[in-house]
Amino acid sequence: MAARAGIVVLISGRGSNLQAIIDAVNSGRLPAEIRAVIGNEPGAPGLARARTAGIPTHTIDHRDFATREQFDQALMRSIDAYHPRVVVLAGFMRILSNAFIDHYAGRLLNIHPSLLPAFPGLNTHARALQSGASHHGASVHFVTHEVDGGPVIIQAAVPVLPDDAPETLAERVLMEEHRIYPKAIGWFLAGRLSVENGRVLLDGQQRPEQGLQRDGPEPLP
Ligand code: NHR
Ligand code: GAR
Repeated sequence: MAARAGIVVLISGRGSNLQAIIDAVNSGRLPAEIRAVIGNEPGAPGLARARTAGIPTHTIDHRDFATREQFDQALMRSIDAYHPRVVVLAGFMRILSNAFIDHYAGRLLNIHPSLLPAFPGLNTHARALQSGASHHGASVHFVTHEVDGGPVIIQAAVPVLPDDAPETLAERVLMEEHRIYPKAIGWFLAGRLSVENGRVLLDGQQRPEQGLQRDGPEPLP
């Protein structure tokens, strides 16, 4: 039997998106194998989640390196030992150098907590509230040199409610993140995604809900 497609997940913190991916693999919804979880923050709670799931973990602390490039080289060496088909950023908080991006070109995914191109970068929930936007959400995208600027694979929107604080809005967005990230990884591993003129196609088609209308909740079974 052929080996299942390998995933390496990079995290910095809580790891709830990692958990959603672990759960999708364990339930059979995502036919893949998480070969390793690598964190840059010692003691990140997500590393404990991985160990509980029996997944090898590594910590590569960026503070131990003189330059970003040296940190990224160490990260690449660690990742490549597992020969993953895809590398997944799940709440990974360090900007990656061009050498790293080029090394994993076309097989590096990120989930970002906004409806890109709105609010790239950090503190997205507070910025969305501040802007008065009626909706906010999350985007899964291919990672390119431009931070949070790569081709978008899937988005999910949630309403902004009148009494929202950044924390309550973040929680509503996070529920959607957990739904769309395993789905996008599955599409990628099934070979269903392509990129044409900076746009992502699923099964060779532009998705009708891409653009203004975003991916809504799953239909009821
Ligand atoms: N690297 C590249 N080249 N391109 C992208 O699209 C990337 C990336 C690295 C990470 C995730 C991204 C997000 O989803 C991501 C996308 C961290 C920062 C940041 O400013 C920005 C965007 C993202 C992740 N990090 C600070 C830095 O100096 C450190 C912040 C901290 O440690 O808390 O690297 O939001
Ligand atoms: C998620 O909301 C993710 O989209 C975001 O951080 C959270 C991580 O949660 N990512 C970024 O902000 C990347 N800069 P998790 O650790 O529980 O998955």
